Order: sequence, then structure tokens, then C-alpha cells
Amino acid sequence: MTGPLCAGLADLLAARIDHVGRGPAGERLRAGLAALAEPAPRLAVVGEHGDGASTLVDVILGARATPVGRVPTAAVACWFRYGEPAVLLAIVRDGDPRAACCEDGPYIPADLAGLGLKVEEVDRLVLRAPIEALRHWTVLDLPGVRHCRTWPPAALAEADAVLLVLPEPGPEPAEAIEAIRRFAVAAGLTAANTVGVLSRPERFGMAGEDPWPDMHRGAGAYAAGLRGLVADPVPVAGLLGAAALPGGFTEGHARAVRVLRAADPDRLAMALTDEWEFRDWTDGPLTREQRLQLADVIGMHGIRELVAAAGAHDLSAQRTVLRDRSGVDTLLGRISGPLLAAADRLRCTRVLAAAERAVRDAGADHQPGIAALGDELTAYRNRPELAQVRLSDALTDLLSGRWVLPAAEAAAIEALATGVDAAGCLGLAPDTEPARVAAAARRAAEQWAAWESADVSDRLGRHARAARELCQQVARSARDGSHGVAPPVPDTEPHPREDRDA
Ligand SMILES: Nc1nc2c(ncn2[C@@H]2O[C@H](COP(=O)(O)OP(=O)(O)O)[C@@H](O)[C@H]2O)c(=O)[nH]1
Ligand SMILES: [Mg+2]
Repeated sequence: MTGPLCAGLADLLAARIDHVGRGPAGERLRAGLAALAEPAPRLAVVGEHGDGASTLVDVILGARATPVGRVPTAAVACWFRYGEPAVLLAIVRDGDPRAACCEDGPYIPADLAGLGLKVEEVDRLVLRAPIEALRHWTVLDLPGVRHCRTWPPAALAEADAVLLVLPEPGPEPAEAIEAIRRFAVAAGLTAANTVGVLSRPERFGMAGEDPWPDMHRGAGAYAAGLRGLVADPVPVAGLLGAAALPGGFTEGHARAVRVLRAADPDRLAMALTDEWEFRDWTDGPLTREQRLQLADVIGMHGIRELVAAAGAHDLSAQRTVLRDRSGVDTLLGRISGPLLAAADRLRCTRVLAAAERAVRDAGADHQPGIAALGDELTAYRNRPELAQVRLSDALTDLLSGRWVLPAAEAAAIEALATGVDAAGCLGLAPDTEPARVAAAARRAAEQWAAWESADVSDRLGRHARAARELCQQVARSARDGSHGVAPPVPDTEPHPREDRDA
């Protein structure tokens, strides 16, 4: 499933690929072409160690398939692709790939002893499985980064979109915000390709208290501090979402919750203040094994939620409560809604930039085939239909501080770069009258045209030009009654260079 932007780029690459040779640049260009032909775009999930990234991947997959917690395979990049029958493939650094059937279900094992491998020997694991969610996204569960201060993992550059699991910001969020900003600029993450998420609510607020108000405050601090990166971070309780999946919260757990509800209320309240109190509740109604299991599968926050939901008696009702309270449906709505709607643009943005880098890295004495391709890629990027693709660079410049704009203009650029319909591109409500959208787009085009002709650097002039072109496109599609940003399918004839600054 690709769209017109990827199709145009694929045609362009395919026409040149036989003339680019077998060197490193040729290999990278072939990888880009292959990625454009994949049925699903790629979504990477990344965060700091232990912040709940793998748990969220399980939620996205709708299956408990990732290596969660401190297990050896949590340190390996795990790719989940659609395919049947299920098979686990280990891509070995210096050697042939090894494959294993998934006899007892598609999941990544905690270690690779079954494949006769150590995790250090493996570049990545690929689980191919007939999981419905993988029809829409290929999902990458990346190993944790440390405090968002490490260099971005290389696998991040292979993802079209990113779910960024944000750390608990602490009382002074400025430091966390700065670290994430640097990480995002280095990794090319912007509000166009990234959804921010906060999970593990237990890390927020005081022990025993409702963590959601503090979670929302943390999300607000990130939204304000990371303009251009995470417009509206989603707070979730990933563990509850994962517990509601098959193989998570079971009949035995549901029974244990009912037993807890019948306990002495004062003693129960005391035992539920924190995990240590609960574990040490030796004279309570549950065995130590039952207490540990329950804390493991839904955490103290989940236990408190379920104990309080007295109307939820049986397993199915309790799972529904877990799912509802997890907040994951909002997150899944973002991933299957606006992010997926932008998949053509996201994939085109990434592969185009990767192809341009491959051509650049090939150096001055590269083959004529690669040189010609370089010119064609530049011309393709500069086509009006790719204005929104070009605007992702503007977001990076806003995020890094290279482009300083008044707040209203910065918000306008963010809306233009991330919008998936005509109204959204202008920051207007989805049900805005097309005539009003068209008028607003024309006004905005005039304003960006003024920026374009002002005395700014070539680079900023290009951003303003992209904004102006996109506004003109939006005005046309609103006038024609189509809701989309809807670039026409580009023809694939190489076009002459049209950008004065290119
Ligand atoms: N209490 C609680 N624990 C969580 C939550 N999400 C993940 N965990 C636990 O945190 C640990 C690390 O989670 P994991 O998903 O492996 O984090 P990753 O290192 O970011 O991939 C595991 O023990 C999870 O069960 C959550 O929402 N609440
Ligand atoms: Mg993980």
C-alpha cells in the first residue's frame, strides 16, 4: 500500500537503479526502492530503558509478542512484519540468517538459546506473523536509549514514523526536554513523523494517589517545551492495555481481585499504598504467589483500579475496565488515524532523504548514473506536490532553533507540515466550510509569499516557499471540494531543476 508520492519516487529510482552500480550507494538505493514496495509503512517505538516501549508494542500488535523487561532479547531491535506462516528470523552480524518456527505462538523469546545464538551476535530479529495490525504497520521495537542522550539508534533511520516514549519529566522538566530535543534533531524526529507518549503512570504522582493528573501535567510540559516535535503527547497505562490482551490478565487474576474486594477495607487500603506493602501483606487473603502475579500483570495502579470497579465481576468485565482505564485506545486512534493517513508522505520523506544521502556519500567522483539520479531526486523534491514533504525540514529547523519564528507562524508551519486534510493544514476544525478553508489558505499563501521574498537565507526562503506552495495546493483542493491535501499523482518524467537554491 503506497500512495502517489512513493509511487513517483519508486518510478524514478527504478528507472536509474540498473545504472548505479553495486557499490554501497547502489545497495542503499536498492534498499530504499525495496522499502517503497513494502506493503506496510514502518513504525518504530523507542524510549529510555524500562519506560514501557515493548509493552506498548504489544498493545499496538494486539498480541503479547515482544521481549518485555530485563531479558536478553530486549537489547536487540525486533521487527514485526505481516506474513504467514509465523517465523522468527535472526539476522546475524557475521553469518547467515537463522530461522525458527513459532510452534507455540508468534513471539520473540527471552533469549536466543533455541537458535543457538547469543544476542550480541544478532543485528536484528524479524518476527513475521499473521497479526492483523501488521497489515497496516510494520512495527520496530527498538532497545532503550539512555536518558535520550545517546546517539539515536541506527534502526531509527529505517522507520517512517516513530512512537517516542517520553521519560518521566521530574520536577524540573527543562533538562529532560532539552535532552529529547537534541535526540530528536539528531534523529530527524518532528511532529510530522512522531507521536509522543507517556506510560507507566506509577512513575507519576505520589504513591497510592491517582497518577493521571500528574501524567497530564507531564504531557502538557512536553507539549509546551517540544513544539515541532510532540504536539499532543498521549498519556497511557501501557501495562493495563497489555494485560487486557489474550494471555495477560486471566481468570485466576480476576478471582484474586474479587477476593481482595472482600477484605477488610482499612487493611486493604493500607496494603494497596505501594508495592512493598502489598508484597509484605502476609496475613492478607492472597498467597504471596498470587500477590506477586497480580502486581506483575497489572501493577499497583491496576490493582487499585480493579478493586474500586466493584461492578466488574467476571474476567471479561475486568478486562474491559483495564482496557478503558489504560487510555490506549486514544493512542491506537492516533496511530491508525492521522499517522496512517500520512503514511505515503512519511515514507516518501524518509526514502527520498535516504536516497539523497546515498548519492551525496557516493562522493564527487561517483558514477554518471548516480550523478544524474541526484539531479532527478532534487527535481522531484522541488515539485509542488512535495511541498509538505519539504516542510519536515522546516520543523527540524524550528526544533533546533535554526529558524526562529513568532509563535503564531511556528504553529502555522507545524499545522501545514503535519495536516492530513485541507482544514487540518491550516489548523482549522475538520468541519470548516470549504469556502472558508480556501479563503484562509489563500491568505496564508500570500503571507508566506511575503516571507519568501523577504531578506532571509536561502534555506529559510525554501521553507517559506514550501509553505506557500502547500497553501496554494490546499486552497485548490478546498475549492474543488476534496478534503485531502491530495497531491495529484506525479508523472515520472525527470523534471529540470526548478529551484534557484538547490
Ligand atoms: N506498572 C507498570 N509497569 C509497566 C508499564 N509498562 C511497562 N511496565 C513494566 O516495566 C518493565 C519494562 O517494560 P518494557 O515494556 O520492557 O520497557 P522498555 O524497556 O521500554 O521496552 C516491565 O517489567 C513492564 O512490565 C505500566 O504502564 N505500568
Ligand atoms: Mg523493550
